[in-house]
Amino acid sequence: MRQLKAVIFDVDGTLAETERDGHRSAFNRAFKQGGLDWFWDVSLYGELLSVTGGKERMLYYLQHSHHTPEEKRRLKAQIPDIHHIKTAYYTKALETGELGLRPGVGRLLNELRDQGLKLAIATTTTEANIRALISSTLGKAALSWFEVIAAGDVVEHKKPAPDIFLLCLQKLGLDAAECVAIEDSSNGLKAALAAGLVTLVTTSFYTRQQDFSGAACVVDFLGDTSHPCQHIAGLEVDGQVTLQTLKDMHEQAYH
Ligand code: XBP
Ligand code: MG
Repeated sequence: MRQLKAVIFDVDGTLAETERDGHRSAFNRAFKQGGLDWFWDVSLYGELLSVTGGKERMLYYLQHSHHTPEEKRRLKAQIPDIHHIKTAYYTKALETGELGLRPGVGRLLNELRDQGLKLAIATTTTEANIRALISSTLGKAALSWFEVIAAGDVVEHKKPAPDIFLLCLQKLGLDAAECVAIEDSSNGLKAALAAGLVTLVTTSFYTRQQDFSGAACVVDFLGDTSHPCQHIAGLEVDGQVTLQTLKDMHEQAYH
């Protein structure tokens, strides 16, 4: 059996609850600054999350909007600029410490590092956003904990396509059978499974009701002694996801 050598983390919804009060708020601020009368409330944003990637999400919304064909053409050309403004608002908000890591994330990252596992990131979001999140929560030095950060537009097809995970594996120089993935959404799970990765899901604010068929284990978050996690499906977990949980998951898949 192949040994477990690396753990590949999603970012949004997995490392931190970034969507509702981070990305969504930044989009709305950017729309206002760009002179758009768009506002994505909490529930609408939940629906729009089925489209992964901020620019792709804006394009989808524009295509289904009340704007005239002429306005749609003009606004489509503005999407990259407005998204740029959104990224600036988002990273600024993180710098002020508005968002923390989910319970157990820091604990598990430290345990994996201590035990010699490689850490990597495979995400749809813009790389600047990850740098801002890691720096503001774990400190700038923690950026070097991640051997690979695969993010955003570096692949043609975003999740649920497997491309970002495949790129991450290629950069790690490892086979899918030597890694596990940690995700929070059905789109992320589909992407990881399509890349051949055994996957653990921590459900998040917007993904709680989604279908996680195929996940090796589903919990509400990674958990720690003061915030034990609840087991939802798959491999049993007693209060917190540890390296041993990931090893058991891996072994069960490849026994
Ligand atoms: C995250 C996303 C991202 C963020 C916005 O998905 O879909 O698009 O919402 O980030 P996942 P950008 O957690 O599955 O990777 O605006 O930088 O695209
Ligand atoms: Mg996610």
